[in-house]
Amino acid sequence: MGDRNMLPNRTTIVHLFEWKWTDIADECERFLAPKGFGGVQISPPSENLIINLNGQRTWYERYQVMSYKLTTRSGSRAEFRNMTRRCNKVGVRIYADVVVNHMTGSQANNKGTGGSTANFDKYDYPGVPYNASHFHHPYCIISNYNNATEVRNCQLLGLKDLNQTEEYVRNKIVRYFNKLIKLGVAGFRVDAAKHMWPNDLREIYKRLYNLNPAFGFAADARPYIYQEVIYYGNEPIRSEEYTPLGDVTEFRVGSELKNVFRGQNAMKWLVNWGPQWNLAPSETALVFIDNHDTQRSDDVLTYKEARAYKAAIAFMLAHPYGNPRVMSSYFFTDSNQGPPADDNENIVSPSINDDDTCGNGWVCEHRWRQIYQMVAFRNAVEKAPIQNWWDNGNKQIAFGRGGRGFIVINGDVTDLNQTLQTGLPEGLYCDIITGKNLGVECTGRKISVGSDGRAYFFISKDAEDMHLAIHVGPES
Ligand code: LM2
Ligand code: CA
Repeated sequence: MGDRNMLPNRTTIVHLFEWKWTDIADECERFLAPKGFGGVQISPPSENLIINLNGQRTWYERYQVMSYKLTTRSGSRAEFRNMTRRCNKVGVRIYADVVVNHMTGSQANNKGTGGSTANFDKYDYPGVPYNASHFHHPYCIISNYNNATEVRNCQLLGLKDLNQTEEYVRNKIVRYFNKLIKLGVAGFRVDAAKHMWPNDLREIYKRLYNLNPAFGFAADARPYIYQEVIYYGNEPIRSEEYTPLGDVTEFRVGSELKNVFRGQNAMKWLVNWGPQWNLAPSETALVFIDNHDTQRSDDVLTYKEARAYKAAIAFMLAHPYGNPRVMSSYFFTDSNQGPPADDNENIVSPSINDDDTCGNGWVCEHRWRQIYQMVAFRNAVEKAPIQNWWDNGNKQIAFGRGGRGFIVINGDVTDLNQTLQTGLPEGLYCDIITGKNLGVECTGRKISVGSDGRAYFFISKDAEDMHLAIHVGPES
């Protein structure tokens, strides 16, 4: 429903979790634009509490807000503006993660990344400023998710809960969002939306400026809003309360596809993937396999289970359901562990290897060939409908998108050995999973589609990847 304000034929957001603004600007120019990514979800740009756990900075400090000053370990306000200018210039949009449900928890330290201090016990945040009258009282801690009022008015994890029904608080939030719009963002990921009243959010969104035309947006463009509402189907607060306001995260995509791609549910059932699986309507669903929380806490596929992960992402990107986001991580063993940093606690930039992958502790899933080439697939097939579905009655499937693309997946314990109708124009195609099409040369498997649209496919049960994909139009 929401217009993501992307260039035409761009479809996918990448979450560059904990990246620095200068690195994101470089990445937009050197990789994201040429590979056809539509936009970047950035880590929260607002000043946060410095949280040092046994001598190590944590990632989650960025969800503890000290003020709306744009100074974090990702960079300064000037660097932020430089990033939005450079990314928009090459047609890659920036979506800011905005944390406005709460401020900080109570901590021993009270120093923010921008120099602000606070008196936590008194609910005093001079950097905004907020005082005790701007929070929900008497304070309570959320424990019963069956009580919608408790979920919205009590503290999430002990984080000081702002009262967005207060005009003063609304106004501060609106000014923060509008500051980011003036600085060139294309939209927002609204953190913890479920913990705020839809009515308060409606009031806040209504007062937002149109996007800033100085960054290349149409004069009447509205910010794209996607709200983080964690819903697995068993709570009184449902996504539907928030979809009239903007898009909503669909967490069930990751939990369902984890089962399928681990072989715990037959792949053939994916024939009716979408609302028939109880997923939210396609137009309002922000879809993803893992995010920065679930990759640490929930049972989902991540870079650590690469074969199934790549195939699940390929399915998600090949299927028309939802508005996709892919995760880009750093390696971690301890779930609190912050991004790669030097001795002065400054974030270290990813290094870039000759084969496009990253170093210095960064995973950069978005730079895996099997992932970024599926972004190009999704761009190439546009809105073409699913056709020529095939399955073997179990864990082998294949389907096409109009006459533009075709994907085959073998999740079975036997080889896949089939001649299938692809619907594609006759020609020699290059599988974008095993290799790349370098113009004259294809480094992957070659697939020959006959004049009748049929092609022969073989995927060994032990192949490095369980899938292959071909499409018309530009490759990346
Ligand atoms: C989110 N969405 O609704 C973010 O996606 C998620 O990453 C945030 O939690 C959460 N909501 C609040 O913005 C993370 C992290 C928590 C961490 C909080 C605040 O997953 O573990 O909580 O950020 O930094 C931490 C401690 C927790 C403590 C709390 C308050 O882990 O034990 O609770 O701080 O001091 C007593
Ligand atoms: Ca709340």
